[in-house]
Amino acid sequence: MKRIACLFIGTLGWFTLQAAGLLMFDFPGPDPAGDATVPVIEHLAVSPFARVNVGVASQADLFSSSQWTQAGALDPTEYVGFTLEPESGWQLVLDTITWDTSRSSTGPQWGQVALFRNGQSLLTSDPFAITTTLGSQSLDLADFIGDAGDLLEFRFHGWNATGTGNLRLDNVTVNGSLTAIPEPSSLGLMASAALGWLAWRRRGSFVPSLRSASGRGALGFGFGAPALRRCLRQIRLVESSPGSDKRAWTKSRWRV
Ligand SMILES: [Ca+2]
Ligand SMILES: [Ca+2]
Repeated sequence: MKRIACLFIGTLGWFTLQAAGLLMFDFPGPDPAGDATVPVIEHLAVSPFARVNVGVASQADLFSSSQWTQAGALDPTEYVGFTLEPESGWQLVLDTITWDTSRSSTGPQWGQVALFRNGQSLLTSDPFAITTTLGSQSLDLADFIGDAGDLLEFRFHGWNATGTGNLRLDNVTVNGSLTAIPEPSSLGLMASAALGWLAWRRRGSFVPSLRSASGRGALGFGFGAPALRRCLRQIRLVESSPGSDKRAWTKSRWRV
């Protein structure tokens, strides 16, 4: 039975946080605090929702904005939105964004959402009709990646208003994951430690060990979060090894 040494599980693989609902703006309570409420996410800088070239419409529990263009096409200078920026050593993978939207009777009848990275457009949604009843929308973000220092920006546009009425947003949710990226120096240290571990094992020392998920016995450096999760799920404790009593933790043998 082939096995691999599985060292420092928490740091050897890329460590991933917040695999699903990463953050949500729900604009709780009356304004101005409601509009200004920002989700706090560790290792990710999140800006407040901002308005660009549209008006403020105060409404509890929603982010409402007025004075959208009445033209029959999107005006790229009018939008509301927010930015995300991963901290040093972290990477953001974007899965989807979902949001609820509606308008007042004279608000914009059409909307569109766009994603930018460092000012460059990555993708835009199809135009969607906005009605006076709150409805849900979503956009697949195609697993776009933001590295540390990248400014990822979401812009919500509205047009074809029939007056100065409002565009409302709520429950703006980004689904994705934040992943810690080991520094090259850390990888070197971990590689050295793993080689030392294998050398010790070949000399007959008794150590905790894991079999690879594939059973091929390959040393799993840098495996991604899914492989790490599979690895952890498959760990189970088996019976003690007779005579191994040098240290408490060496009394048990680990196998995958
Ligand atoms: Ca509000
Ligand atoms: Ca709300």
